[in-house]
Amino acid sequence: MTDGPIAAHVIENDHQTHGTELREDLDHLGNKLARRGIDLESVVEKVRGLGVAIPTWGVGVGGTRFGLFPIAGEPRNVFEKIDDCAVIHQLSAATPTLSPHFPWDRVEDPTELRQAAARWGLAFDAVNSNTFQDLPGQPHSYKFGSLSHTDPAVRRQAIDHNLECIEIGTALGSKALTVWVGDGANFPGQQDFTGALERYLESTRAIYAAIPDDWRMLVEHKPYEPALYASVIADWGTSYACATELGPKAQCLVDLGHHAPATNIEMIVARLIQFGKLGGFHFNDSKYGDDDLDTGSIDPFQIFLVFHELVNAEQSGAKGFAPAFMLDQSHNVTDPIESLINSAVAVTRAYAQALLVDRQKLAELQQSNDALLAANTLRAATELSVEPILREARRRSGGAIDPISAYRAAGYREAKAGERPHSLVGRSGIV
Ligand code: AFD
Ligand code: MN
Ligand code: MN
Repeated sequence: MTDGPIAAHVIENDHQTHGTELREDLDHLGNKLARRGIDLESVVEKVRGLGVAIPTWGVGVGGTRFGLFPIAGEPRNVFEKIDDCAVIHQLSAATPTLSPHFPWDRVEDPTELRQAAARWGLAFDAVNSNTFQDLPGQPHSYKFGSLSHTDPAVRRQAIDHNLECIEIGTALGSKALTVWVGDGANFPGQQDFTGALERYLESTRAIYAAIPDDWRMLVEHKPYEPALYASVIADWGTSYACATELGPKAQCLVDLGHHAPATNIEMIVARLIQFGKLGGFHFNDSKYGDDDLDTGSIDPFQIFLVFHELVNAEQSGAKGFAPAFMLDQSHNVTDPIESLINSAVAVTRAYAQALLVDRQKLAELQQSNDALLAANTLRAATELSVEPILREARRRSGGAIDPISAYRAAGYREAKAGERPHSLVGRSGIV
């Protein structure tokens, strides 16, 4: 049983309530998969091995530029955020790590953070630096950029912040630094494209030099916002070029919301894998832009297609392939804990479906240019419900078979509403 803030009897009840039905469903699915030559047991165990990091800022209610609607019982500081992350892992059994954001999560002694997480069996994934807003007491403003700023003093400040993040991350046991900058321009002519990227590269080289040998530096691109005409690291091409310039410890991070509409994201994933530069993901879903909606809530087929490429890489033993997975979402109308549980489950669902693809048959159909049957073969993996596999994986790891019902039955948020008065912090706004 995973340790966590939810009482053990809530999970025992869940197992008792749903256990018999789950065994029946598993038998049924096991037979169906056996007919396709797939061993259910090995899929369950693979799903159990998948972990996705929770962003500490994701457990607070997000909001949009138009407003923010706080809920009672939101976490008021990073320690309470860690407790909420522990609930997500305890029930989903799929989120054993946290991804912190500095300076939002800054505390005097980072070992306290490490201990608070370890108390619940949680560890730290990539640390995120923040040079996209001005923070109290900061000498130089990022209004006109950070790592690519025209003023060397601003660039130095942004570099130093990233160096500090590496230091904090080392104390936390993290092994990666994710760098996303909002640098760019709002008007044609405002910025010299080449000069800005040269300055960005010069700054990131200084950061890269401090990346420990067993770490990775993840470069995250985003086409627009906050810069609304041109972003310095706008697309995967620029991120790939920069990661290549920097060296083998630098890789690209793909946030599913950071692409122009209609972009073929799964093909970008395949390309980055092919050249050993896929470093990690920020999972979310979107309809129009960087909407940061719950993973799999709008287009579940999209995340399946991404995982199909990931399983291809896993099974072919692609070089340098060890992507970091994180959820990067903003929750405006739901309880963030529920959204993050659902989203973690959505990630495991996509993985389980991708494991069911008949890759040998697909390769033969591709070779013989049978477009229709190739498409049908790939899609077939999504036409069978993998829910029993996901439920069994959670049950075996001590999580809940029906995590949302268990969460509601536990009355966690209601209890926190009493314990956490005046909880108006922990927000990120629209990013
Ligand atoms: C941004 C990016 C990036 C950043 C986050 C901050 O997705 O991951 O750290 O939002 O909330 O849009
Ligand atoms: Mn992101
Ligand atoms: Mn984003």
